[in-house]
Amino acid sequence: EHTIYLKDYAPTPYFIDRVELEVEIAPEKSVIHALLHVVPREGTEPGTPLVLDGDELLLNSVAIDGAPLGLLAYEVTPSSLTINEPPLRRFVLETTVTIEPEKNTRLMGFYRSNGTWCTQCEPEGFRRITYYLDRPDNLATFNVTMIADKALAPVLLANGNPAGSGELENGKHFAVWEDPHPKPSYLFAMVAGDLGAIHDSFTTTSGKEVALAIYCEHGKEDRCLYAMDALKRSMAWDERRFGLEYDLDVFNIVAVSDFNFGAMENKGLNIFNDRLVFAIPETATDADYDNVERVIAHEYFHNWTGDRVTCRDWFQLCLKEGLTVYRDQEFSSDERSRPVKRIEDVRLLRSAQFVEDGGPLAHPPRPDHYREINNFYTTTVYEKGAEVVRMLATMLGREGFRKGMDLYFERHDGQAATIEDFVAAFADSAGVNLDQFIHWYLQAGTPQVAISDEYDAASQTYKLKLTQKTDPTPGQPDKRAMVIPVRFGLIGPNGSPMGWSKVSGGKVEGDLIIFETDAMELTFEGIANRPVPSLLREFSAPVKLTTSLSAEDQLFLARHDSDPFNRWQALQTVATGILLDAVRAGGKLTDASRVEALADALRETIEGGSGDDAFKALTLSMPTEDNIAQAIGQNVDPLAIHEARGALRKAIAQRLQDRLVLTYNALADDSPFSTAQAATQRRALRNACLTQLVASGTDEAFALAEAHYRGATNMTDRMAALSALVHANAPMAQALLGDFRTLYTADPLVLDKWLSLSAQVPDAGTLDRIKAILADPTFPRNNPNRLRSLVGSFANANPVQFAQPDGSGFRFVTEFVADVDKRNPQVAARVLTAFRIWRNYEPQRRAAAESALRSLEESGTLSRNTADILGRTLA
Ligand code: HT7
Ligand code: ZN
Repeated sequence: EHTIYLKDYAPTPYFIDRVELEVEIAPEKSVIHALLHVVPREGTEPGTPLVLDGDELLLNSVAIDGAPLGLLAYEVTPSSLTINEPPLRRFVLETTVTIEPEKNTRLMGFYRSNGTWCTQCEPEGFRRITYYLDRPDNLATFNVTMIADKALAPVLLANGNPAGSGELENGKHFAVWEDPHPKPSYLFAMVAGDLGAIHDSFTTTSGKEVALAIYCEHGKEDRCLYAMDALKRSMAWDERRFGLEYDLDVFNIVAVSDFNFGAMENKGLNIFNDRLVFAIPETATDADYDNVERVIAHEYFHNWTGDRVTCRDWFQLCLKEGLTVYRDQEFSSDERSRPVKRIEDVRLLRSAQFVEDGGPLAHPPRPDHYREINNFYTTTVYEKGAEVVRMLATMLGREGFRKGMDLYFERHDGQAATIEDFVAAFADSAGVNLDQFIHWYLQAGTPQVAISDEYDAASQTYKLKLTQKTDPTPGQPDKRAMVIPVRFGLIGPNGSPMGWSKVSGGKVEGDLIIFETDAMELTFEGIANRPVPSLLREFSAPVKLTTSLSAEDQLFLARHDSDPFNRWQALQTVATGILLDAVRAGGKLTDASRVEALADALRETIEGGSGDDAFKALTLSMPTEDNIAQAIGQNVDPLAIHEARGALRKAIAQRLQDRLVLTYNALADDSPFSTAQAATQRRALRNACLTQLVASGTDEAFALAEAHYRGATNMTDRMAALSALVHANAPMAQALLGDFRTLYTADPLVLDKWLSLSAQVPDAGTLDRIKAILADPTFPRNNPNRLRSLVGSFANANPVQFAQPDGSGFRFVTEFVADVDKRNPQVAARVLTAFRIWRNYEPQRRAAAESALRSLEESGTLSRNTADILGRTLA
């Protein structure tokens, strides 16, 4: 089927610079009347047709400059409207179409969620509202008049600033919105409905007062207060850190309950999945609060990186997404604990992006072809894209990076730009050559870096030998060397940093090695004792690092490294080594003394002073089953991994029991709930101790967790206890899940927590329980959050049950995908990506997965989204 290539990019022969829409919203059918101000581009030949995109539109009329077009003057297909011979001068194309938002189950374009009409246009949804040049390089100003029944939709919102409103006949009313900033159609938005709101304001550095509002379902207004606080902090941060101010009179956010993604950065009117807006202690965990803050910031930051400077074409998606993720990561790091944020981000990168990059769906942050752009909103574009920006910032320093950003905005404000434009701004502002660096955007796969060392006491020299290699990925058999910034330090025997008199053999700038060849050997002179190297501090590049360090050296780093990331990493590395041996031994621990040494180091970390409570909590969480599977690579047996991990956690819990109980008790806190850093970190460590204790599998630990669950006064504590018991498959887990279900029947977002946990029970009965939930006629079959919580969690977070050797888990998921695909292809395609690891399983599971995938292939017509993922997964 049709593939789109970056090399084929060409500007359109005509462009649209002004759009006037009149939208009559009514149940069943809405009518869109559009005036498009069209201009032929210089050089366009007479008679060149104007081709507009359209999808599921019913065309009622078409005219040019007020004169209706005869039937032969235009052509309509299911995906386009072509004006055969438009005038070769500026003209106004007028169309009227009818659409049916109530029937729009794809949640792309104009649809109805819970009674509220709303839009989602990125990437290609605007063509489902009206005929248009629906591509990001066409920038136009928009004026929108919305008309609706006042009782059904008292709130009428669109992009930009309010420009009039009033009453009409028959109980109707209207509102006019004018957006002065030229924008591509994917940033268009409209909302109409009966909504509650909270209001606030923000004064920018230059004194402009901005009216802020968050709209939501009536009765949930109090749940939006934290999001509002996060919004104001985001606005202030972007001014402080990047000198970027907001540029409209109003900024509106709307929370809706049916949404395919997290949120959307429409100019001046961000639309959110309500799970990323609502946060009160009774229903949201601390992790939920963090996510609300992060995504509110992310969408707000898009106002400059995405809206003011947008993408020329969808291949450049990471221009706005990678950069904006980097910006939201920095915001969270500045607002909270930087090391903890870095560890969390790297954990996500490894468990999602590295897996994608090592499998059939691997692609560069800037792909050069696609069949379905919706399938490229990936962790590679987002998270690896952010890592690439982070490496630029690492190499240029904070000031150098800021200069590059300033130049980028100076050059491209109001434009649709490319990755090359972005990188050129940094090369030019810093006067450096980034020709090799840009390959991070163009090459897929995770570089494997190996570093070994050698100390020579006689000459007091120390050598570091580095090699890099990237495995082939689909369509890219041969890889080139990347520019890898390796932040490092040498640590002397007493634990303090060591300097050197001279270094030769490669580029070393301060504490940064710039490793840009296949191999390199650095020689440090003036080294009086054998140092232990701390490598890739702060995880300064998205690579897989292996070193020649012994477990002893790693434990030394865990105690002495000044870099918190590497202290955490050292403990993870030791744990991974133990786990790999245990998997090889069929799930049993083989080296008791190494386990004891690890447990003792963990004890010191928890007892010792360095690192906050959230950092300590992170050190207690062992590598995930997915992490271990990745380290094994081929012939993976998820059950052996599950058992090995369980055995290690149990051994650690037994050895640390006294310490865990002491810390758990010492951190009890009966002061009122607070989102202040100290309070959330305290909960994190206390709950990590509890989770670790539950891993011991003793009745006392189970009873302690049950009491913790029952006595909890907030969702963080309640979920922590329940989740620990569920994952340990404790005897009372099912009863407590039932209790949780009845406690929160009325709250859909808490129902999601129940669905997700129920799907993660590591027990053979889980699949039947999930089937029963899905078969319940009251289950909301079309809501993406519910579906992802149940089936997404099963496929991605229950590795043993998903990968049952008899194939039952695989078949359940592929049958689900075939069914959902008929209504919402985006949700179906995303769930299907859980199979990206299928070739890594041992032979029996591999065959079972392939057979499920083949049946899906034969099951009938699949959407382009699902067919694309399936085709690449099986290729
Ligand atoms: N830029 C937004 C992407 C998005 C999206 C993509 C596909 C389908 C639905 C969608 N909703 C939002 C989200 C962001 O990165 O901010
Ligand atoms: Zn984004």
